[in-house]
Amino acid sequence: IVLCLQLYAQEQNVVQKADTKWFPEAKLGLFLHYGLYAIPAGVWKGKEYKGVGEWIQERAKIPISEYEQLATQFNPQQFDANEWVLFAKDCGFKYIVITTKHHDGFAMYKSDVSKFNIVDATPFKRDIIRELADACKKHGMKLGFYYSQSRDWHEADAEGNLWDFKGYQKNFQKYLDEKCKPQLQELLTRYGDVALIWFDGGRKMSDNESTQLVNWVHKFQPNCLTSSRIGNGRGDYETLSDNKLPTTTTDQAYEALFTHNFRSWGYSKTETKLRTPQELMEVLLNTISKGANLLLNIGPKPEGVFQEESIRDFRIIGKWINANAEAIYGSKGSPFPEMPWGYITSKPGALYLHVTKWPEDQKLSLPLNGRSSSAKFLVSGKKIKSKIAGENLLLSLPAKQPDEMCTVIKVSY
Ligand code: H79
Repeated sequence: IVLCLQLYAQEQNVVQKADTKWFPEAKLGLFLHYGLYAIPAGVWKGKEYKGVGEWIQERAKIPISEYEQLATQFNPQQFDANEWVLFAKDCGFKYIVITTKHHDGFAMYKSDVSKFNIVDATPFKRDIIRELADACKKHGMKLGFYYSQSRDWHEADAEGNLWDFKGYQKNFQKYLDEKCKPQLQELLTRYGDVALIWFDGGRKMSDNESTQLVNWVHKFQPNCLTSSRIGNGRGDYETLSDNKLPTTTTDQAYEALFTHNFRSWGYSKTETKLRTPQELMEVLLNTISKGANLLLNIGPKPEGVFQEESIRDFRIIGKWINANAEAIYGSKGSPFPEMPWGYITSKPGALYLHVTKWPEDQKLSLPLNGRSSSAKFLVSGKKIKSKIAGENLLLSLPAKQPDEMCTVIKVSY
């Protein structure tokens, strides 16, 4: 019966959906953009290409033969999968999404489909995805794979690269059949459970192409989520535009993505300005107060380590996240419009007030319809004086904010 239903679904162009339950509860994912582009890091032949470092091949119109030479220099001797995963875990991330193949077409794992991969083309010869998958399994971390499904500057038939293949008549389905689908199959059959496939933008795909790929993923792993950038309203969860906050609140699986340095996803020497821990906090709280997840990005360095500043700043917010975990994981968004003093998350019978701007008058009011309730500081458990004033619950706060980054008040009703 199951087989018949599956065949029927494929016939009808119906997309088989995955079970998304874990995803909206996870709240925080670590995005890792790692690839050959970490070596030039935004600088090619002495010229700076500011912004997206992982786009250097396209922006400098580097011929494939020249770009391939980067592989001979790729040797991240300091890479340690356990260290990466434990860092993510310490900082409160519940899933990791890593680039298995970005737009440059280079596979960060051992692929039998294309020799342009980390094992066959670099002196490093190790399968980073294998090592990460093993470490994630060991430490109870979910692992998802970014895979650029349409842009692949290494292939004539894929989207992009009009400098090597000028005037060439592309056969996109040939690329799908000969590289994209076989590589997805490798990723979905050789590395254990895959939490999600993070499809990215590029070619405007046909409905048939999107459906084909989503069903292809679910054929190997029915519970592997797919991101909405596959197009045509397909995909198991909605991922927003790069570096954009959610504008609406939803209970649906929904994800915002931000990079630490504002503009580049891959490691970049030109993008030195970083979001401060306070700014990262605002992005996180704003996102989860809308019910969405935050996928926060680091571009590891060519040697196989994260930038020191990212380690420092992520540890700062991670410490806060761990102390306030109850207000984050498994929470839903705010039932109210935006508040001047900060953000709200909710659980059944409780509201969590994330106060980032301590009210000068030490008063905080909440439109609770006169419902009786009690308030306390989440971390210390200390009670907060409150009274009902008409429709509102009125809290009297102490003069000094207990946690200057953000203080969480739990209101139970
Ligand atoms: O992987 C990261 C980006 O490389 C990828 N998505 C995130 C997660 C991405 N793919 N496409 N885009 C982002 C948007 C494309 C922007 C472009 Fe441009 C504007 C392409 C050409 C003009 C930026 C500016 C890149 C080159 C110039």
